[in-house]
Amino acid sequence: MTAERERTGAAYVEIEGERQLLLPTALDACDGFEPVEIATDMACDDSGPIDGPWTGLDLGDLLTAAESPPAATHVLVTCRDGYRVCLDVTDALSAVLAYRRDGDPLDPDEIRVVGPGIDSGRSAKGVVRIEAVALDAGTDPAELEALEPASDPAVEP
Ligand SMILES: Nc1nc2c(c(=O)[nH]1)N[C@H]1C(S)=C(S)[C@@H](COP(=O)(O)O)O[C@H]1N2
Ligand SMILES: [Mo]
Repeated sequence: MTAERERTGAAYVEIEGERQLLLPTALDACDGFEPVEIATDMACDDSGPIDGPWTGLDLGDLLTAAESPPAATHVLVTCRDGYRVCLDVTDALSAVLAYRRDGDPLDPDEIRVVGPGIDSGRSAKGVVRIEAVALDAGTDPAELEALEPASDPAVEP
């Protein structure tokens, strides 16, 4: 499993920018970032409530540290299974990259983006890459999303 995770890049979370960050999925060990605790109010129509509370790293802090484009309008989050969400930058900046749920560590496939503006279906799990983008007015952010997991879990995101 470890070898597979390394091959697929899932042992790290990449935060893209002028100074790309490569965070080990043992996010507790990320020096220089203060853990943040948040509660959420998420529920899925199919599977019911998704409760925290969550402990994570402030996504705005991570994007700033990575020197991501200041004019970004959206933040693309890509997952190990090929799932991809496109968040409004305002929602992304108030979100956290969660590595604990109710105090318990999440494994790399469960590290997820949670925040007050993020609905259950966009709470991306198994995050491998986060990239701020500047979309022009003619681009529909939903077109950049992949809200079905890829059939081949080893696919490169
Ligand atoms: N990578 C990935 N993230 C995902 C999904 C997925 O299929 N793949 N499903 C989404 C949906 S539709 C829901 S409701 C929640 C489910 O979260 P849970 O497994 O904690 O209940 O995860 C979201 N994040
Ligand atoms: Mo869902």
